[in-house]
Amino acid sequence: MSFVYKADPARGLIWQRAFAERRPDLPFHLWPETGDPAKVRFLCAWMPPEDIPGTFPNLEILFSVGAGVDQLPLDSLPPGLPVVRMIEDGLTQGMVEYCLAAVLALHRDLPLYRQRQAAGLWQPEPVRLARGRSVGVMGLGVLGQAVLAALRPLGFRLHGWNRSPRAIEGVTVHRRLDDMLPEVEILVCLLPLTEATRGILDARLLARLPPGACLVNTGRGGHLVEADLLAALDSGHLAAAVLDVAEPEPLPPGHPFWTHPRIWLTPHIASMTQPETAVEAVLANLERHARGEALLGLVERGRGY
Ligand code: NDP
Ligand code: OXD
Repeated sequence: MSFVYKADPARGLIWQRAFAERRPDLPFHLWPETGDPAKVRFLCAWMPPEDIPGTFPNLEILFSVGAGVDQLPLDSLPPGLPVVRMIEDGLTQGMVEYCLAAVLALHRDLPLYRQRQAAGLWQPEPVRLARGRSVGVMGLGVLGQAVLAALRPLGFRLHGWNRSPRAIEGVTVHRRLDDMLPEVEILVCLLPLTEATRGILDARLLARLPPGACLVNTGRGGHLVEADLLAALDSGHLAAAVLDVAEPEPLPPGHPFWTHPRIWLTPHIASMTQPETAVEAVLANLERHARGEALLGLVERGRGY
């Protein structure tokens, strides 16, 4: 029985060391080295090999190295193969830090002052405090809930929207997205990319936000209709956007987002799976699997996440 890691090789070396320490009984292979393919029971990958049954005929679990699984060909994977997305403390902490930074930057008008600096303008606006500002999160899963929990002590008025009902202390959770949008000055998208959420950040949604609202997209580039964002910014309806994700990635040269004065762009670094904590999470799931218990983060293929 063995484990194969097929993702960023530099971080793979940290996985390899951690496995050697924590599970010396479980041989660990760094792709493209796999040992005897018939012995491979567990694969952790961003993108698995195309022909899984032909490559690893006895695979028992496919772990996604990331929280998102939209990169995986879910429909063409062997039907009975469990797919598990990444839930681990380091990844969550990274997202909390990024979203706090983005929300606070937008709340304190930093994109506006950056523009004024470039224009040589010393021009203050009244200072508003967090208790007078509302933030809404789309997608109240592991990451959305952690971001809300971190924003709460700052005093923001918090809103959330999710597919299934949620009760979160200090957060007004809306069943209908249309009910939340007019209440929200800073909107954070932390949805998975699925058939139901592709293109959800479109003209109709943006128009329902109050004038001067801002957007943070740390979900996936496919959530955003780029032309609709540009139109909303250029009409003045939206004040600014912080975008960590794009479609395609990297964003092509010459794309208007690169130079837009009210778009802050980062190269999909809002968070990253941290090898040390990820290994702990995967090992805990392997123990659950050995005991015949349900795996944490099991993907429901039919819904796409
Ligand atoms: P989870 O699966 O824990 O949470 C997703 C949440 O979205 C769930 O609560 C789910 O609702 C809700 N949801 C799904 N579909 C819909 C829908 N159609 N309408 C309303 N709500 C919906 O995922 P995570 O929180 O771990 O991660 C979220 C996403 O963040 C990832 O899929 C990935 O795209 C992105 N990400 C980005 C990173 C970056 O660096 N930019 C890093 C890591 C993740 P329900 O409770 O009903 O299931
Ligand atoms: C992820 C990501 O899904 O890094 O984990 O985007």
